[in-house]
Amino acid sequence: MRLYTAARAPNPRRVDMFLAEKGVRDIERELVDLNAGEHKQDGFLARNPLARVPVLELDDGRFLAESRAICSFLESLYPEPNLMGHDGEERAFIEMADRQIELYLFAGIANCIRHTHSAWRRLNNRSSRNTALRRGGSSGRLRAGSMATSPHTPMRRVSGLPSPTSPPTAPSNSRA
Ligand SMILES: N[C@@H](CCC(=O)N[C@@H](CS)C(=O)NCC(=O)O)C(=O)O
Repeated sequence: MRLYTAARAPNPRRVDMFLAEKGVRDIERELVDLNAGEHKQDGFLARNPLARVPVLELDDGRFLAESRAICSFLESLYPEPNLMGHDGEERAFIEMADRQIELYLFAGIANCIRHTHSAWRRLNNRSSRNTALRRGGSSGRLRAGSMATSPHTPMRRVSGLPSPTSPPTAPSNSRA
């Protein structure tokens, strides 16, 4: 396995902290220089078309992105000490805390820094990630496992559901 990571970046740090708690020290690491835009070059985009670290390269050659997913995978390889819950109930409460912190705290701080700090202006303006998404990833095509939607993924109607643009219909027991 090889972990693509970056110095000082908070998401890779989540994985580093997880590994430290587990006492796992023998995973090979490759530093990606975000300031130099290495994550937006074809070599890295082939590993994660979303141009984000961390990414874990598995022994079978697949690439696993998303810090939470990487931690779940590592938990399955190194179950002790248990960090993700012993049973379904414990796992659910840990996942709740994880999502609340990520969605309602961390994402806000990250977006604030990304859109106000001058160092990010240069990185945000680099278009190679969008280019990669438009052409379906530098390795060819985005796979279902690599992302759910992107600005370039058209939304598809699910048959049987009302169109989002049609006016709401009154419930059948309503007198209106
Ligand atoms: N949801 C992803 C977020 C990954 C992420 O945003 N990583 C940052 C570093 S902390 C990154 O690669 N940023 C590069 C960029 O946005 O251009 C995860 O949990 O791994």
